[in-house]
Amino acid sequence: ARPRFTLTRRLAADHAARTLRADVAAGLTATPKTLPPKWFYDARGSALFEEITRLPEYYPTRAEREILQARAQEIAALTGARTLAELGSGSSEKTRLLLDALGPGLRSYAPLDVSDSALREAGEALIRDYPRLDVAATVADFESALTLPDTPGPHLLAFLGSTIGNLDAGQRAAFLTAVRAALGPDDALLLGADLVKDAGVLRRAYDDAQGVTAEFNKNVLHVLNRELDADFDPDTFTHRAVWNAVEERVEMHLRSDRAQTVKVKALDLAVDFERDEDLRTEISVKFRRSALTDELAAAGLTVRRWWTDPQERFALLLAFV
Ligand code: AVJ
Repeated sequence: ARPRFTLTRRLAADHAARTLRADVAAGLTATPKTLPPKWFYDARGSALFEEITRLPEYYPTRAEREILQARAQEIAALTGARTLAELGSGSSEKTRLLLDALGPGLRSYAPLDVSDSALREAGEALIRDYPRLDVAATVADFESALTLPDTPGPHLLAFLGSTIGNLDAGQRAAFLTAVRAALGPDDALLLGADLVKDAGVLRRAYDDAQGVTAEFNKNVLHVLNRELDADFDPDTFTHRAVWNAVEERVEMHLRSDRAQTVKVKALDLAVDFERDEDLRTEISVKFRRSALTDELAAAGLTVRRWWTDPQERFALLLAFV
């Protein structure tokens, strides 16, 4: 029988290694020091993120699932999608609500994620549970591989979980422009966006009592140690979640508890940290309806539906060209 699950690396095998090296060389020599969040997600990081989504403090996953549960039928009716493409699909757990609602008209599911392990696990489970669905997975990051698969339309492009919050304003504009260029006249974008809310609620969502988010944050140091032969001692860094009220975003930082020099051998780089110096590992932008609608409009996308959970913590929007 024809294989129903395929996994493609869109980019050359050494692309990930090269971009990791370039990102780390640039980020650790910048002021302030930064690292892009996509490097959290090795197998352990992906598993820790799944654990985060079940924490009592981390409301976004549950809030978005509530909206999807309430609206999946409406989304199916409004889009009539025959192909569902998903950027940053992770475990594809919430995707099942869409797959169920789209029903037998849906021919193929095209998840794209940086995590090979997450795509494999999700893809294998999905072909077991959806015997008539083709799953064509791509290992890539959503910024460098934004094309729709060459499968029957209309296409529904889902970008859930407020992963768009990892992008700053300039990156969002470029990303939304690329989305606009990828969509045909009958295609649609389904976007999940976390909303501005009480600072304490936000901070606790990124600094949970069990310390899972702290482990997740420090996991990027383990990734650098393994992939780039670095010698970070994760025990000498403290996880911090900061609400940046000016930019309206949560930032995750790793603060060096002491002055120290870290070697990144594969880059022949020595990185000096002052005591209490922060390394910023993630931004998680929180959105407001009018500003986000304007950002989409500036990229040529019209918001047709805007749904929130009853507590208005999270929004799901459907946009067309
Ligand atoms: C997967 C980027 C949406 O920003 O909330 C969770 C990642 N970081 N806890 C987010 C994350 C810390 C998450 N996104």
